[in-house]
Amino acid sequence: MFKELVNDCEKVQSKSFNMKMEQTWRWYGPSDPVTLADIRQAGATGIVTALHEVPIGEVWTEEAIRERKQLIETDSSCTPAKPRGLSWSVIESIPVHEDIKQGKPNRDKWIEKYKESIRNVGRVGIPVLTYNWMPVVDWTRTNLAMELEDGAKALSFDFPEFAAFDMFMLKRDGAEKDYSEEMIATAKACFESMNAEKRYILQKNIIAGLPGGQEGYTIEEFKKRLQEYDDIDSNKYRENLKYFLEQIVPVAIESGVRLAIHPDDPPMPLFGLPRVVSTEADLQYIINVVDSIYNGLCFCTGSLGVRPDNDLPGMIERMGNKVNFLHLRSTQREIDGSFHEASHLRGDVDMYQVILAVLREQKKRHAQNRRDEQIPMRADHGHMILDDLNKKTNPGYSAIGLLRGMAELRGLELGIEKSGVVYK
Ligand code: DNO
Repeated sequence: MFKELVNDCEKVQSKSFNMKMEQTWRWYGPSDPVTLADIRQAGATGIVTALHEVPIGEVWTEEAIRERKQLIETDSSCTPAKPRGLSWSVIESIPVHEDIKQGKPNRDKWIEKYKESIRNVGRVGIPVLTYNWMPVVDWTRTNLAMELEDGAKALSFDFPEFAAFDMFMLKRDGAEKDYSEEMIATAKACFESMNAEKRYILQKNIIAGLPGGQEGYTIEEFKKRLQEYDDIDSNKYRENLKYFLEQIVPVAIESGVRLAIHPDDPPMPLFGLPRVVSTEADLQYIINVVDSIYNGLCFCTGSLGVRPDNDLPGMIERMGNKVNFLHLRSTQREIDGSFHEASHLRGDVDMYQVILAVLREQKKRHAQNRRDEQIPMRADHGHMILDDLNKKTNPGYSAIGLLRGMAELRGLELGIEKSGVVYK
């Protein structure tokens, strides 16, 4: 199975399995307040980044990718230049043009460009490419600095605030149909309690675009974007994804680039838009469109974990061979559909069982002599803590909070590995 990924050269299988996940860190490029040197000190060896400056849909040229790779991997400030000890392991993301998602008549033109980008990524030798299939908005939160008991700040999604925005600020036609009577009343009270500044911040958080996401919109632009989906239900939207995958996976295979689709965040329909990457059944559908390890998943425990019906360790057991990238974080759910981002080892995600399942998957890959036996992971979305609170940071990506998350995760991983439970 998947002979494409079996090592070409004879590899002597080591008797003992000692395989850690590859520790990576998302870097937003040269303007990120967290530097490559900081990331190195945090202990990561892999960089996850994108050419954020390329407009959505346009080709990533081989030259631009190569140049960024050189910047990441080589410190040219000294003579002779020396390796930084980092490699560009994952692209996150090459966003998919809306015309492709909507299945517009000109989608093939954009798909050709996407294919060209994949080929260029392959030529430069970056092994994993993340993308998502969320319509109009990428990840969505209502509050970027929810204060926790201990004074740390976290990202959160408050359902009544979201519903208040949808029904009373955006005034989306028919929005009320998507909420219960009780939620409509709560959202109304919530809307009435907000002053103009609070409303402005809420709007900005929801539609002005979070880092690494799609473009930001004004209310008017946003409404127009939503209308484009009036005739696209989830079946149609899923078919459009299938069409896209059938076109690009063969190119990914040829180019040696493993695709990793990121789940919907949060994993439920928003603004009446279709969402088709939220559940185990959704992911199973996707990986079966073209059965290849190159058509894989970015397994984001924080996104998927918002749904209590997503059994994360079980999903890794069942679909682990298609997991090309891991986002590890946890969320804490509330009864009304709200959630906030918990610290990495608390909240609703059972991180012990998740990492155990990942290490078991890596052990399997090792036995199969797969070249991608070490799965890249990154600690996703830290809290703002300590000095983070006094700095301008990318929401969810402040250095100290992420470092705390990563340190906890690698400690847990080491403990699991040393306990021997992976072999049982
Ligand atoms: C947020 C991220 C997302 C993710 C994209 C992948 O922190 O997880 O923006 O990068 O959805 O395409």
